[in-house]
Amino acid sequence: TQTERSLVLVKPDGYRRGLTGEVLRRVEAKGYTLVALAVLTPSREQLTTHYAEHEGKPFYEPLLEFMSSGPVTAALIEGHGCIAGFRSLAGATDPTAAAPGTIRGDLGRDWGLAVQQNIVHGSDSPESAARETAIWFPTLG
Ligand code: DAT
Ligand code: MG
Repeated sequence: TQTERSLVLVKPDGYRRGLTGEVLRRVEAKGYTLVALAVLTPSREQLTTHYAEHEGKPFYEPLLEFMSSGPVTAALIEGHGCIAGFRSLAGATDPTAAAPGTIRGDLGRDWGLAVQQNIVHGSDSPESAARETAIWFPTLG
């Protein structure tokens, strides 16, 4: 298989809870390489581009509001199969359903809010990874 890159975000809930190190620890323990790291509060423009596929869904506005509520850690990671591999580390979107052993399963829960605050984002395809890299690391995209 070819080496590939995935765009990972530690979302504002994960950042606020001090889980950036724990997420990056799991990425490195898995054997993936950190290519780039940044801490930033996302702009509305970054978020509307990043989440374009979800526009119009009931959780879309709450999602944008949550994602702009504070800093995130953006990480570009690299390794064979790291796109599917990171999503496997992250676990299911719903932290209640996410399996123990995964980031969302071990560290996430339902907070009774309109949007899943599920600690991390990971690209879902090589196309998404390229598109998202340009959003979060414009000099590398
Ligand atoms: P993932 O982050 O697992 O790729 P996604 O791309 O389908 O999931 O959705 C993006 C984010 O939107 C997700 O991390 C949390 C939120 N979300 C998705 N589906 C939701 C739902 N049914 N209710 C509330 N929030 C949701
Ligand atoms: Mg997604």
